[in-house]
Amino acid sequence: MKHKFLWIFPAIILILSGAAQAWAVNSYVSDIPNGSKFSCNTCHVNINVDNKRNDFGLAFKNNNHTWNASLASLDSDGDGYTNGTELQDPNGTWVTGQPSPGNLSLVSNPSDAGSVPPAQTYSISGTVSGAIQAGVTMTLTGSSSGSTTTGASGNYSFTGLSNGSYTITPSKTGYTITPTSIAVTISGANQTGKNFTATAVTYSISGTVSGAVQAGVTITLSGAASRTTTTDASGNYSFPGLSSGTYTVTPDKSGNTFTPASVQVVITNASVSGINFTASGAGACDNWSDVIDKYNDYVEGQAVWSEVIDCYNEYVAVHP
Ligand SMILES: [Ca+2]
Repeated sequence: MKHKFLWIFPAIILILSGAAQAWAVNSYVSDIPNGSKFSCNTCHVNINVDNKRNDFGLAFKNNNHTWNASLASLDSDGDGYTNGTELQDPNGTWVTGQPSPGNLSLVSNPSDAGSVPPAQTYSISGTVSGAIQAGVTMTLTGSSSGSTTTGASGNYSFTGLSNGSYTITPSKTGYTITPTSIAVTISGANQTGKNFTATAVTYSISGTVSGAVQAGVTITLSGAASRTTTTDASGNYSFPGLSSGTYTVTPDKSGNTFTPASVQVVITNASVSGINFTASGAGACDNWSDVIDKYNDYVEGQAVWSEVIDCYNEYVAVHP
């Protein structure tokens, strides 16, 4: 009976002693910024085994169990990050009772050299506006590389980037985008508003009419766009401002035939020149209306009187 009592008594003392230790430790957890994350292991090697303090625990005890700038500035575990940095209170300004500082997910253990703050990453974002928004290829080069395409509203972003120097370069076939690139430096913050403006690249179809007439020939464009223009004094014409596509160019001037009669032109991201025609008055004056047209040309200064006579003679030859 007596032996049994002697065995139980120290056991009760041990249990009470352990409980007393736990209470003491818990009271200090709330005196350390974000102390709840690693709880007692912030200060103790393994609270489940004994009450032995780790390097940070010793520093905390030596600082009179007080969190302040002095304790925050130490790197107790020697991992290169100060206690303040690891506990998200780099300057040690937090005091007991205040809300936890910083971001709990970034808290690392100031007593464990194997526990360091996660690498911070940032983003670069912006918008492409103007002639096109969606589907613009955005290329990232510099401290890291990648590419993405703009969304429906022209927005783009590169995420997960470390501090460093980057260049954003947009590209889209058929468009000129300004600026051609933007240099971006990330230094501890996201970079927004890296914006670009797109304008559509346009092309031209041009050529010359030679032969019986040069000036005043009506040139009709049809197909992907419809327009008309008139040849200048040298027979030159041009349709600027065209997108890629398939067009047909047709010359016309009364009293004349043209070779070829029309030309199909396909624009594929480049201007097309040399779409030329040859005018021939011969054989064109076989109707009375042709003779009238030629006379009108003379009145308008686009033909000389001998041409009117020639045209009339051709008509007579066909209708003797
Ligand atoms: Ca540290």
